[in-house]
Amino acid sequence: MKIGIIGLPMSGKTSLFRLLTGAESDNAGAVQHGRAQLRQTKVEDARLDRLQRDYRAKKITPAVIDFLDFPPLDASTEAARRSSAELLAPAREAGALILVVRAFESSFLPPLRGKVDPRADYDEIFHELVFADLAVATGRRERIAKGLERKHGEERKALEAELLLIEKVLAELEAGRAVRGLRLAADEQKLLRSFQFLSAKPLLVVENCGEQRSPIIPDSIAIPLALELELDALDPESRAVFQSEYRIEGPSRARVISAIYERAGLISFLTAGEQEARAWTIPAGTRAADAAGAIHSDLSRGFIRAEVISYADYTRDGGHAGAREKGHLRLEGKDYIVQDGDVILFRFNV
Ligand SMILES: Nc1nc2c(ncn2[C@@H]2O[C@H](COP(=O)(O)OP(=O)(O)O)[C@@H](O)[C@H]2O)c(=O)[nH]1
Ligand SMILES: [Mg+2]
Repeated sequence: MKIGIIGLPMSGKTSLFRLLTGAESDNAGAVQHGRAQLRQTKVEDARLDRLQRDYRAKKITPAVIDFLDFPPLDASTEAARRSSAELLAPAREAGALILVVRAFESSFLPPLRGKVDPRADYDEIFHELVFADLAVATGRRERIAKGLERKHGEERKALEAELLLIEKVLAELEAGRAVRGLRLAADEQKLLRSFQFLSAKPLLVVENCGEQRSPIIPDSIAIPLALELELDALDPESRAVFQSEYRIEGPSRARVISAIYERAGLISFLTAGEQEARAWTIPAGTRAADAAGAIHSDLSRGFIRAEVISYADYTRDGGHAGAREKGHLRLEGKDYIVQDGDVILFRFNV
């Protein structure tokens, strides 16, 4: 999955990108992705260490997340807004967005509007996303209208359904609200995904506070990014001293990643064998047969059953053999809804 990091100039986007990906400098190891920088990070998962030990697996293969660091957005003029909307194009492929807002004071970096105002920064970018989506939805409505002039039968029906959805989306956007909040039927949701509306994506707000404190914007995470980056660069001993002196909660990488998983409705299931102990990221609510398909389409096609132990049972019973003895190894069919931390062996036949 890709996560786009967006925000106003000098809010701390690149600082967060570096903290999350461990990049030493602005572009070390990052690749150009449109006009954004892309870098991959491993999702640390202590459960995999345990599985590797028990199964004597050769390696651990963690889940990975791609982070995209965007150039600054600007909403000062109409032309700037248009180019900001273009800059955001690669964000359309992202599975979720992180919006960084400045909440730190600094005499060296004068704030954009004369004072530090995370709420105003949030509102500005929020409207940027709504603006970009309005452009997409309006364009689509025009094309549908043209299509309706000459299409008949099933094709016409599909266009009419799409038009109905686009009208709902436009009403929401014109009222200044995110597409995310729309209550839609399952088939509408599926259609909606094809438009990749920015304001439909899960959004996590990170307040870049100068020092550790609680966030101002509800449901956001406050991180003293500059301090945490300094912390990251220290050796373990100095780190402990520095951390208590500045009362930094950090490291925030795990906190941010788990918040993204939660907002994007993602979970991980685990597999283990001699070759590797591995985490697989899937949407919550995924059926066992589809989860198997995340590994290989053969596993889904030839699905026989899933042998499942919850990670909690796994540790409580002292591993696979213990769980089996206690009757905690379950045989599940293809409609079983996979849970976070399920340790699974898929039986299949092709
Ligand atoms: N004083 C202070 N400076 C910070 C803090 N966070 C970031 N900066 C500085 O603000 C500038 C912009 O940060 P950067 O992460 O590059 O922001 P971007 O433009 O959003 O990518 C850099 O010079 C950072 O060192 C902070 O918490 N306190
Ligand atoms: Mg930057």
